[in-house]
Amino acid sequence: MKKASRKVIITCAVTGAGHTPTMSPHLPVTPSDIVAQAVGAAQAGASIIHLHARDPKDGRPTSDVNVWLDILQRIKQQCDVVLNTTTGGSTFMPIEQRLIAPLRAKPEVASLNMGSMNFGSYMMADKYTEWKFDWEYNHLEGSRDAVFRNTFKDIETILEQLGKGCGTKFECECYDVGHLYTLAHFLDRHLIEPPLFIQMVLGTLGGIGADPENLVHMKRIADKLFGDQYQWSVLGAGKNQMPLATIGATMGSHVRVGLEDSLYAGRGKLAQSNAEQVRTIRSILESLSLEIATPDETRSILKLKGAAQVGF
Ligand code: KMH
Ligand code: ZN
Repeated sequence: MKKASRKVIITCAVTGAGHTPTMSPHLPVTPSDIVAQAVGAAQAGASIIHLHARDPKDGRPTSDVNVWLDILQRIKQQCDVVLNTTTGGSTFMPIEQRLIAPLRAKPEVASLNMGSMNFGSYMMADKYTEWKFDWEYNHLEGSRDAVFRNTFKDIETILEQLGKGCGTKFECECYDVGHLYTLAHFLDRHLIEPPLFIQMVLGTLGGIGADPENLVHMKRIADKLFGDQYQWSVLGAGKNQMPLATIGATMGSHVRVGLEDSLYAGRGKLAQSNAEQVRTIRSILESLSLEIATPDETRSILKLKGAAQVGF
């Protein structure tokens, strides 16, 4: 029997909070840069844009709601992509601060980190001797002794206020196998509804390593816990970005790329834009005879509330 064709959702995470401006001149920092690169990524084939906001003056991660709304509104005016606001913010932001913009924006999708963990980026600090801005070194070095806090209570708060309260669907970021069980716990408690959208995150320092066997194991456990109640996507950090996305896609996953997760487009070569990474994964997917989901197909696959229901 012929198998029904499936569409692959490309998420592009355009800037994040981990990389800093010194690391790449192509990392979008100002609202205009973030908007332009988000629109470029959408035109290249991304149907979800995962967003963080940065202070226009110096590129520091910000929770400023005016900056957020400016970015969201301008992208929405220019293209019909699904907008996903981070609730992870930056490791150094308390949960209340991380939630200000998402609760105002009521987006179709928001990130949800499924556990507290170490999140090391301090090793990147040694690569540079001169910095564009004075906050950058301490931001990276500070990750040596910081905890990326996502307690059960934090997760409950996000699920209740943003999920139940605003109809937002979550990109459930799972950095290890235990996070899948935490997600199953919240599913059992009906605090989150299927279809789940699980982002398997491999290769961060503090999370599960980017070994294909880890991905196979996480998929096996997700099948056992969630059956047909979930969609899944793969994010490989740094040099693992394209290889793991390719492995995931051949196993049936959606994929995530973007400068938040890797600044590169091949060994030692900085990506010139987010769109470049989207074009690369798109061409790999199309070579594998996989079809790319449009924003509306993504809304239907993930059962999103729709762009007319957001708060921006
Ligand atoms: N950069 C990812 C590995 C969030 O925004 O909530 C982590 C992330 C967290 O995307
Ligand atoms: Zn993020």
